[in-house]
Amino acid sequence: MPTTRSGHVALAGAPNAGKSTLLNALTGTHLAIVSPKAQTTRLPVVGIRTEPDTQYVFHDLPGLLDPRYPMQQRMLEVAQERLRQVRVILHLHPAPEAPAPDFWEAAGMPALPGVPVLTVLTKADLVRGDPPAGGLLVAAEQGRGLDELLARVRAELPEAEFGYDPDDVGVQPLRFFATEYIREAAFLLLEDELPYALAAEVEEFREAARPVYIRVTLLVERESQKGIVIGRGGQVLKAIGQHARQRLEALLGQPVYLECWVKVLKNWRRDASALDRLGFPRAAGPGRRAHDR
Ligand SMILES: Nc1nc2c(ncn2[C@@H]2O[C@H](COP(=O)(O)OP(=O)(O)O)[C@@H](O)[C@H]2O)c(=O)[nH]1
Ligand SMILES: [Mg+2]
Repeated sequence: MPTTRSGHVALAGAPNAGKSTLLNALTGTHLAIVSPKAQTTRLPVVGIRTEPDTQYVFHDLPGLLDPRYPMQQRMLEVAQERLRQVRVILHLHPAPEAPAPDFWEAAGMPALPGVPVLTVLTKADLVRGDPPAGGLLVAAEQGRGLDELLARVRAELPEAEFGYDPDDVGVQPLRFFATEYIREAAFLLLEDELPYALAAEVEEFREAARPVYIRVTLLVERESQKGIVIGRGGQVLKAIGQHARQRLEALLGQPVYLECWVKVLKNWRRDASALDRLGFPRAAGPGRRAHDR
């Protein structure tokens, strides 16, 4: 038997560095939201790539930033916690803005000795002139540099059996992707700050039904936002639902019936119990607080 390698790999870096695009390119599946707007990934998205001799378990993390309100605080804590659990960290930084800053400072945490941090310079297609040094160059949208990156990561992974079925690409429940794709549509179709104020919650999910039946509530922070999300004659909400449904159907390989409603959950981004309910974990005890800066 040839030896196999496998392990967990973080995709980390500042908002908008291209983490989610890289996750999708490495897994060949649109798992994570991609948007020109920053801070779209709120909770880690896990994607698996299995080759005959290697299984990579990638964790696309929320962007590392100084938190300004409770939801961002929890996003940072989740990212920091996940960084403590992986074997390899990929520090993504846009190549046109090279060099990358110090990773641990950007992550707001003390360095974890023994965990390799590979700097990955993203969006290499945007570089004019000489390619910058100081990291592996990739252009995920063009699929460039991925083989070299994978070879570097593989060399850091321990010899181990595969932890997941080789056919698995995403491991999170379909409910998670339903809410992510709704949010992706919101980033696509709603202006300015509104997508940031939006969350989605699956109320009902019948996977055995044909078509698969999913009912989702879109939550906004204020009454005035509700009308905008619904749109005149319900047109905006309909477009959001359509986008998300198409993504879900592609992921599932099944027709989906997606029903969407809009409700107000007042100021949910600053409300601890709302954040609990929406699946943002609380910090797991002492020593795990965000590093004071
Ligand atoms: N030109 C170019 N743009 C990219 C590339 N990768 C990502 N982007 C763009 O950068 C923006 C942020 O990407 P995203 O993956 O959402 O970044 P994240 O916030 O780090 O997850 C999006 O508009 C992407 O289309 C790339 O390889 N080349
Ligand atoms: Mg992202």
